[in-house]
Amino acid sequence: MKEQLQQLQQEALEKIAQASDLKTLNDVRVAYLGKKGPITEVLRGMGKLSPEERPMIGALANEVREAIQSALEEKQAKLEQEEIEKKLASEAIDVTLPGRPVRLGNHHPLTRVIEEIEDLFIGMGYTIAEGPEVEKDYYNFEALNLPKGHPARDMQDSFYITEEILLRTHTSPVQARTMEKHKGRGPVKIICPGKVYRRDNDDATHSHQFTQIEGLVVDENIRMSDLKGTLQAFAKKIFGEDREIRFRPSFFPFTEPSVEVDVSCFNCGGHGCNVCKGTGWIEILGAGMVHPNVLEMAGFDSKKYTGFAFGMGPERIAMLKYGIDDIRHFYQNDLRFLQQFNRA
Ligand code: FA5
Repeated sequence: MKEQLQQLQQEALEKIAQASDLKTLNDVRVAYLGKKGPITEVLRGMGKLSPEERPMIGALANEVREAIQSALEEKQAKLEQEEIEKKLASEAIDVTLPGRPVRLGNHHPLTRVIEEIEDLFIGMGYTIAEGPEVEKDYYNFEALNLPKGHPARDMQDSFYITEEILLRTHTSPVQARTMEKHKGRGPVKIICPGKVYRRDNDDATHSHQFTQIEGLVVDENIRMSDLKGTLQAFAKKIFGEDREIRFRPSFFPFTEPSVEVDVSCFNCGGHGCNVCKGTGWIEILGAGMVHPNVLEMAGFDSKKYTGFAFGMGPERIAMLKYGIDDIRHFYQNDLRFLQQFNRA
């Protein structure tokens, strides 16, 4: 029995030494120290021993058990440590590696100019109004004093969808819609940015789809001088003191009197070139005092209320601001063009 115990110890210690993972080690524990294990088996057979042999074998069995137990514990600690080290090695992060650059997007130059103009007018107490791009003939023309068959409709060659519905040719229908909502009560003070569509031939300064920003103020005692002061403040803020501005008498069916505002050409400084078609000026804005018929059609008493309105093309303004010589650059999404406007 003594040899049997010693044999068991040796066998167990060998298996413990060979175990390369925690599961195998646990199997060894169960096999040797479990209730059905060989040591328990040996102890069960002690009844057959003589009274002199019994304490000696009992003590030896305990020694064997303890030896196996402590070898198991030692090996378990070693395997656990190895596992932690393996995990740490596999999860190691090299904090000295260079980071991957984050590619930042940027505002499109047109968006930037639109936001700059919006900020300027919001600062003067205007709110932003929007309207549909697919518009009723009524709001695009009729409510703006342009009844069907009016020759001035030809000024804005239109994309019709049905006889009554078209792609809006300007942002002025938002004026008509906003005034209607006010139900004859002022003040109204809005700007309306948005896309517009015309059957214009694309060239350096014309596009069939472009952007406009409309402005409208309606209240008691609004005068032409208010319009002039507002447009002058706008021109100074956007173009600086250097650039020249010209007011020309003009005609729009929805304003009376009407004016057109030109800015001296950025490309030639006003001498005449292909960008300004030899005139030295680029038209940026149409404006005027809201026609009494337009006020009345929207439900305002034109004896009590007056107003001014203006409509500008932000593409032309962005071209002046950034010295862009062709409007088509805005729509082609050429990164070489767009990246020139990246902020530092
Ligand atoms: C109008 O559209 C009027 N609704 C503006 C207005 C509003 C006048 C309120 C009075 C009161 P006009 O057709 O001139 O006006 O266009 C206004 C601006 O849009 C022009 O000054 C120009 O800067 C821009 N624009 C016109 N056609 C084009 C085009 N094809 N491509 C790019 N910009 C254009």
